[in-house]
Amino acid sequence: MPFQLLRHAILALALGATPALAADHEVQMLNQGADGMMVFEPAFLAVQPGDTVTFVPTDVAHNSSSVLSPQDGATWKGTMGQKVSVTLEKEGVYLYQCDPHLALGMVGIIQVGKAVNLEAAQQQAQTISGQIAMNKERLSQYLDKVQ
Ligand SMILES: [Cu+2]
Repeated sequence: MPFQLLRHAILALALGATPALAADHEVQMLNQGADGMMVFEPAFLAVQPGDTVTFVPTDVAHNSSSVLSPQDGATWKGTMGQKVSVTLEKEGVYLYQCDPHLALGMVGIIQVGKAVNLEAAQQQAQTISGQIAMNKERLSQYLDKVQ
């Protein structure tokens, strides 16, 4: 390989993920999942900056709506029963909920790269857990998976 090309290749590697390498992830919105009723699956997801997450309404009457994002991170508010995709460029912890089923503990967490805003996420989780009547333990279980 000519030196110039090699240099480009090394530079491309050093710059990290290019759009071609970004991954797509899917989270299902379910009436019944492995963790019980009214649940995201997987409800905890660790991804890399630049990855895209698509929320799929496997059952109707769910949405995905962001609750907390890191500073300058993406926010989203999916329409009921519709697929919604979000590309997450900023590192940190993202909390989201299903608007009609928050009280049933239908919440989820995405960790993008490093958990730079973990403390803020823990505080926000405490705040919204006051609105959760059932499956309250899910939120803290998901938060425990953040590394
Ligand atoms: Cu729901």
